[in-house]
Amino acid sequence: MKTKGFFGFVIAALLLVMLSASCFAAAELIVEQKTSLDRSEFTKSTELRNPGITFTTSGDIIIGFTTASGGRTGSGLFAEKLDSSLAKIGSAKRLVDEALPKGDVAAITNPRSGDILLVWHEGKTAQRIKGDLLSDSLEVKESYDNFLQSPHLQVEPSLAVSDFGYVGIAWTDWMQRSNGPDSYDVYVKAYDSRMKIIEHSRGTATDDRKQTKPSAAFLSSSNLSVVYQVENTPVSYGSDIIMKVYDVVKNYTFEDVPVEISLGNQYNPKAAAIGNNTIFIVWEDEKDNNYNIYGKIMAQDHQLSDKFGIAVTQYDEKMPVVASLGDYVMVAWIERAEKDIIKAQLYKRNGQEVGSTITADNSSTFKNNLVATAYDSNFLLAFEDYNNLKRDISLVKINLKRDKPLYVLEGSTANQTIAEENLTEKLDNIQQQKEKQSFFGIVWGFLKSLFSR
Ligand SMILES: [Ca+2]
Ligand SMILES: [Ca+2]
Repeated sequence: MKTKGFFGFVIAALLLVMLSASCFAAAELIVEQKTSLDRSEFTKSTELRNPGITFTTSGDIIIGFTTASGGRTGSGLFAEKLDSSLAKIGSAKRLVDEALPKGDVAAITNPRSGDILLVWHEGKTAQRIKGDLLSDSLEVKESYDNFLQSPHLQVEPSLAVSDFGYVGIAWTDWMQRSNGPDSYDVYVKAYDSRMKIIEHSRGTATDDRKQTKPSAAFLSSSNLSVVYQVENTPVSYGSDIIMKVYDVVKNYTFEDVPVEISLGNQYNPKAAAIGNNTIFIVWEDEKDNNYNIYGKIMAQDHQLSDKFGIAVTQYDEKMPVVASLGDYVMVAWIERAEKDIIKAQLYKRNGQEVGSTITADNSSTFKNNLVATAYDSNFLLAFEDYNNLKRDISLVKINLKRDKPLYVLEGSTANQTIAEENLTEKLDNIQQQKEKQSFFGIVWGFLKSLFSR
């Protein structure tokens, strides 16, 4: 009996060790599903391009994309709905059908209304950024023709949405063309949760240098950040990465944040909000004679962390994307080695690397136009996936296996699950929101706006 009891104790102790080991296991990324968009609605020679993706408030996926037939310029713009296992729901919805080139599709879901905003650029000589506001069943609720009211070339739209449902859009515009043929500039505009323009919220980066590739993210409910690349003239430090921050409610522009100003070319920045007024920034850097991916974190006071290497090998690493779940952040990129490989790395919100780099897609096709989004415990990547025979769009769903349990926060948008370390922040936001919506909040806001004029 004594021996039996002893063995029982040993087994119980072992179980305890195993249990605690699983409790303290590090978080990790697990590739769950891969698929290519269903081509049955299109001709064999139709090319699928320019993916823009977002999760709905119920965890389904909306993807916008363009089509081109057999290399001709004729193209359409479509939106499709997929469930969380990447299975198609219903048929592809044709939003635009004109013989004009289209590109730069971007999508966001407004957490307040549940509506999806899809934007793209359209046109041949005078390119415009246009948009559609869609319900989560892809009904068009409103269309924005000449969305941004500028008569000049507009490309590269980037969207961001805050907890309060404020929407920020940044884009590249040739408005100041009198400054020279290469004088592209970055513009921003902001809307409230009902898509009404917030007055006087149009910030710019409009000198005679070439500013392009904007990426927008909300630091807080009303502070919008836009990171972009600047090509210096004369060429001294090559291309650099700069960030601007706007308070879209108070119409205030903070001082520029020089994200990376160093020798050589820094390109293609992307930003993601990681809560607590903090932004995770990534870019590709050419200064080491090949392309590498680096990152920095910008904190509330606009202070930057030290630069950290994300993908630094002898191969060219390009087109970084970053998506945040608040507690964890995923950076993904295309490694152009003997073939194109999509890789991903997990980070904590403080920039600490978690685990090692994973391979998200290793198929032997060319890959381009990588985009990323995140929701709940999932990251999603979409990209153009092509060879000589076809040009598809493929999706990879990557699950985050957390080391800590999630909480369901009732009363929040769609009762979403939330990580422990984000609880306080989320509750504060909900409290602020309630105060804002109260009668006195409205009166107080009105009085404040009178005095600030
Ligand atoms: Ca530089
Ligand atoms: Ca490299």
